[in-house]
Amino acid sequence: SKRLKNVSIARPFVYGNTASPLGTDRPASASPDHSHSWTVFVRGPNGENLDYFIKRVVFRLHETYPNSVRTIDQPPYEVTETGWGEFDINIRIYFNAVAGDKSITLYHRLKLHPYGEEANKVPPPPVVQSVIFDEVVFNEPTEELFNVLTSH
Ligand code: SLL
Repeated sequence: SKRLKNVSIARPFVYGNTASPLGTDRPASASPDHSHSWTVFVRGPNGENLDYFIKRVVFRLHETYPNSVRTIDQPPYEVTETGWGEFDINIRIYFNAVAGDKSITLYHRLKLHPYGEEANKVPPPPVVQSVIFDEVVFNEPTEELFNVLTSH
């Protein structure tokens, strides 16, 4: 459909991870050297469903993980795992056909340990997180995309 000239429309989202030290109730899947449970995610800033413009999110984990490329085709767009180390996660967000089947790539450094001020707190926080607020900007959207985005 027709493109809307001089129009930009943005949609906010957040991405990042939470992590907690493994206690005595370890998942059976956690090998003995794993120290933390973590979840990496893409979601609405207030937990809104983003599937009206997101088709798929692909999380590329460190190669030490089995099936290190994790493809998530419906919300929640997240991966929960256990492990011992911090590493860069490549996050690719694919948009729906109405948004032109485009994709964007983000990088997130998995955070397991408190840093800085946080690290000096006794006891350490039960959950650490590293979360980025971002937005995707659609320039000169089609009328159809504009209508989809503004009706949510
Ligand atoms: C580091 N460069 O040395 C990083 C590598 C690797 C993280 C971190 C275990 C995965 C598994 C895991 O936590 N890998 O056992 O499946 O810190």
